[in-house]
Amino acid sequence: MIKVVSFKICPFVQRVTALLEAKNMPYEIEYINLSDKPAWFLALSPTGQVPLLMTENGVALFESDAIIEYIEEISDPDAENGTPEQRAIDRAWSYQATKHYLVQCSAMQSANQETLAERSVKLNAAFEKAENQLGGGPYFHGAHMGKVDIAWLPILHRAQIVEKHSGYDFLASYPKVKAWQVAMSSTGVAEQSVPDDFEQAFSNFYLADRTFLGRGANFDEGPIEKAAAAGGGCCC
Ligand SMILES: N[C@@H](CCC(=O)N[C@@H](CS)C(=O)NCC(=O)O)C(=O)O
Repeated sequence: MIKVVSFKICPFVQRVTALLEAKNMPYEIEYINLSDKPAWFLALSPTGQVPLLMTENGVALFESDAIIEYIEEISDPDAENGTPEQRAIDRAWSYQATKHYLVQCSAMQSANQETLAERSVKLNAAFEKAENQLGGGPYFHGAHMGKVDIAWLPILHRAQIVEKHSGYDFLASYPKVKAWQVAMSSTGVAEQSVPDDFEQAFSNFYLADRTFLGRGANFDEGPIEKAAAAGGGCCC
């Protein structure tokens, strides 16, 4: 069986597990501690990053883009999946999501309102592009959930948890993206793609008292020293 080496709150891993869940493909998962990477993992992973996927032939694959393409190929080797142009366009729209995973991670870690605004500029531009591209929904290409939807899933899922815990809605100005988030959520794939304690682990990291969102996105709070609060990195 395929095995995914994971870190619980990594968005790149979630893209991979969401695709496996959406395709009903069985897989094992092993979580590692990224601040104390096991020797076996470092021996297998050229980058030292998760996700790492072990194929049924025992080959270690790295880089989520490559892993996604591998899963697409083995799950449906004969699928045409549209024209070469359509596939290129899908990859480009997927890239619009994945290049913003770390941007969202950084925005969520903002210590104060000003930092959140600064760090949200690029994220908002990405939401704006998606808003202009989305049609009548419910998914990116209409009736069926596809690879572009899966690429955006980690961002939409995280925005949903942030809103639930803090009241702050990253998508407030983007009604079509908001409707897309609701449609994606109703599939259940987001919950299936993360461990049971994901929301807790995510909140402990991003919605702790050191972050503006963790303190309930209180726009009336006084100045908070940036240095005393959150850094700008990702989950790891
Ligand atoms: N380009 C990589 C990015 C993966 C990535 O940034 N993974 C993070 C966790 S979210 C990681 O493993 N960080 C540990 C490290 O860089 O040492 C991919 O798409 O797979």
